[in-house]
Amino acid sequence: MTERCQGDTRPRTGPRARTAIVLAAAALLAATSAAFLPGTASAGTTLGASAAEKGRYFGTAVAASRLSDGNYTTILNREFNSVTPENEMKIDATEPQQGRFSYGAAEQIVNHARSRGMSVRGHTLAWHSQQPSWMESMSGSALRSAMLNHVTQVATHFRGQVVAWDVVNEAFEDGTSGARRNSNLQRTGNDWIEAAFRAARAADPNAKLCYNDYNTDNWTHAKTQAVYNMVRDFKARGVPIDCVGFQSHFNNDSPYVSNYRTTLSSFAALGVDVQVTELDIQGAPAATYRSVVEDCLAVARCNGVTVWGIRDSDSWRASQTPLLFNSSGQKKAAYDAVLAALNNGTTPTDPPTTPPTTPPTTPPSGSCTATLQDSTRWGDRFNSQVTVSGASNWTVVVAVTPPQKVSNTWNGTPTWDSSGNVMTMRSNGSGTVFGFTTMANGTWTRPVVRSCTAS
Ligand code: 9MR
Repeated sequence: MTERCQGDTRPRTGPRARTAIVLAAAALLAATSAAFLPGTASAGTTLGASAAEKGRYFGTAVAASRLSDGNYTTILNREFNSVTPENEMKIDATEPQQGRFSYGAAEQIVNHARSRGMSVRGHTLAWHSQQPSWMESMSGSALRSAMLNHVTQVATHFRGQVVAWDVVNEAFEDGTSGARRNSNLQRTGNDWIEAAFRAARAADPNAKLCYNDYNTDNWTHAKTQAVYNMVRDFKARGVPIDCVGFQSHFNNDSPYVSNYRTTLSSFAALGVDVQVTELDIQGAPAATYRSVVEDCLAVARCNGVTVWGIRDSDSWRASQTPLLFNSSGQKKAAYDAVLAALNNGTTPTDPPTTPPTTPPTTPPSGSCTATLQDSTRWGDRFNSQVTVSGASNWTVVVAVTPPQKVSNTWNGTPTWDSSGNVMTMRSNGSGTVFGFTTMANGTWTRPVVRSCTAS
């Protein structure tokens, strides 16, 4: 079934001016040089923290216009550790007139997310849809240049703030042809996709670069196979692609299928990460939501799941009530199923990595004792768990070794020194165990507990 973006009559979100809140958030970001500011959600009880314990993220699409809705932001801040701007980074939003860029609404979301420890998926740099009118009417080499300039400018602007970009979105035809979609971008030449990826890599070498599409979930479909063949070709020829996004808008015409896991694992076997990028399911059946999450957790290179909105009323398909929260913001059965899947999820089997190079540490003195233990390890990161005894209200200082970075924490409230390498974790009430994920960045030294203080 074909997505009908054109048929969606809800107003698009336009660029907005920065607010005082944004400036405050930016100042907070500037004051801490940490690449990540981990959130404070509790593992086992929220989607983001439970996903983090499995080395994944759980994200949502966010509309800047809804950030003033307290019910919306309460759920966003409590449950999610990744966001994707729903419309604010699209071409019509960021370059409404040629050469005049507009980032206000996108920055509002980026600052909201990053100041709360959530990562940002960028969506999207090159797409046949939601082009500004000046681009819609272009063709040939002029369009190719304009598209590449757009990719370069936007990816450069958000360099270091966006962990993954949907560089190209929805470039393949539906149906059985397996052909590229006939768009103005496609008519500039079949190499437009790889040209976009190369421009994005040059602009932001550290962002993961994804191809993103819908109706690519069923492994047997021609469109899925066509995207697979493109990714395989890109990997063979050294085109810089790191990940593939599966939108996964499931409904009665385009249902979830049991070979979804095969699709995810087959793409991952090409040497790319896979991500579920826009999940919604007509009627929000709990069992189907659970299956999608279990499928992601079963594939080591499936980094995370993003749902396309928070409450049913936030959805582009609101009448299908496809999301995890009802329009009042209450958790639906599908929410419980997703949380259970995240908490029961198996640990993926990644290639073994070098073990930490220092023994476990317990600080010799202090008014309480904090003992750090290794837990799950992946190819690029590892989790640690710290158990505190001797105090119920405690403050524990932990240091990681540069260039390591802590990317997520749970069951405590962290603050950071100016280097971003020393974390001061304070208890959330009476819990005695907290945890965190460390991005190794090539260094596998075990983090060190420096002190434990009763407070
Ligand atoms: O959710 C988005 C909606 O608000 C817009 O009106 C629509 C128009 O393009 O785009 C929606 O998001 C789409 C996403 O960017 C790409 N995949 C399909 C999504 C649903 O249409």
